[in-house]
Amino acid sequence: MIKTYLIQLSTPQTPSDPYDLEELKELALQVGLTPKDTFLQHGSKPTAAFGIGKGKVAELKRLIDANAIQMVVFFNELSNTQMRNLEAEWGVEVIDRTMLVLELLSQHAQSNLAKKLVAITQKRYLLPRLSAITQISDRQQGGIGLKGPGETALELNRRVLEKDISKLQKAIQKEKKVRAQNRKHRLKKSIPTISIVGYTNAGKSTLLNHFLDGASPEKHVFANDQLFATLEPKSRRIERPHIPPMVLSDTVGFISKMPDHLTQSFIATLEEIETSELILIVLDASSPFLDTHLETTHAMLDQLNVKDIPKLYVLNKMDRRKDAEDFLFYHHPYVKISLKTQMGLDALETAIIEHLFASSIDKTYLIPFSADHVQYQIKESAWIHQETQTDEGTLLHVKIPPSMLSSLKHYEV
Ligand SMILES: Nc1nc2c(ncn2[C@@H]2O[C@H](COP(=O)(O)OP(=O)(O)OP(=O)(O)O)[C@@H](O)[C@H]2O)c(=O)[nH]1
Ligand SMILES: [Mg+2]
Repeated sequence: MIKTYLIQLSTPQTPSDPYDLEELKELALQVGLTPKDTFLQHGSKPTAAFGIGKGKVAELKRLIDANAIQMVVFFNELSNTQMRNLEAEWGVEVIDRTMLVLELLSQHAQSNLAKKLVAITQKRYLLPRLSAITQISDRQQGGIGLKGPGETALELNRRVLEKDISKLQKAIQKEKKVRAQNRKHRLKKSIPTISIVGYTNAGKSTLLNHFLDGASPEKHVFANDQLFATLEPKSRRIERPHIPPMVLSDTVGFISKMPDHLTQSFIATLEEIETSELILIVLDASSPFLDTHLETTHAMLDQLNVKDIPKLYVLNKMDRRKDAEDFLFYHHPYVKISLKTQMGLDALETAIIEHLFASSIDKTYLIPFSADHVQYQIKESAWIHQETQTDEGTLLHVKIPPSMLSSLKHYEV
């Protein structure tokens, strides 16, 4: 048990949100710390020496000693000097939220790509803070271990870090190329992709798994009640009756006030959203911080080139909302669902299909039995409303993309 204090400095420039410290607590718990108390400090601006004022530093020193606190986590990003000074004053390890997030990410990183992304972000973040960290690890010999990817002081040298970063960068570039290839391949085969995006823990991966119902279990993705369960986009081919196959893409969740270093690393994994036909914005409708979640998601999407892609809001976890019936949402279009009780899932599926075929046209075709390949062609791209066998062939009532119209004219009824 690592007894920890959480501190936030609120200034007119960076005002605090009631949510900030609560989420910080959640992050701390998940990393394995034991938050004992939170402190919200107001000031006109951070002081160069400590971030917070000298008086507060002294007051906290007494509390830290009296309660045998072992670590302090700052919501605000700390400079090298601030971190060093605070540690000297308090005699405990001091880290900031970015380091905490990075630690959590490194605990969760499973795949190669995710591991590399976390490693490079950690190293980039450490580089300007190097002198403080070397000093601390010299003094504490290991400390509690949140100060970086676990290198010894010897390895924590600038040249090594810089070399590591450039090596990682090359490896990430290589993986990105493979992803881009796969995407191109899909686009060429014109399989539409639907991206699932949203705040962390909203239920994105659970949604993807719902659409995989009936598929072999190894196709399912990891979903769990924790922040940053998913660290790498996962795409799955989905087969539904009456429509062509589509690809559903699960993505990394966002958090509010995402550290810049992280945004830069993870935005790279979100590029596939830019080539999707539809974006599902999944929200935890039961969260008291729904507005913050929504704002964060919009801000993240603003950094991608997705302005012209249609979006559908998916209000999940409706089972937990008391006002589920009258609850109105101010962005359109939206669907209310609960992946837990299965409420609204058929409506969601219909909404998705209607979106995908929004520009398609209702037609009826009679395909003679001798033209099997044409029937196959239609089923590869159309939404089949009705299919009847007649003496002359198969009668199909469909919604068909405009691009197919001319080649099928001959079979129109
Ligand atoms: N009560 C309730 N819980 C849900 C619902 N949908 C998902 N959950 C739970 O919410 C938790 C998070 O689900 P995930 O699918 O992992 O969420 P995510 O959006 O992929 O999260 P990250 O990958 O961490 O960004 C899991 O414990 C789910 O079981 C729902 O409709 N109601
Ligand atoms: Mg997930």
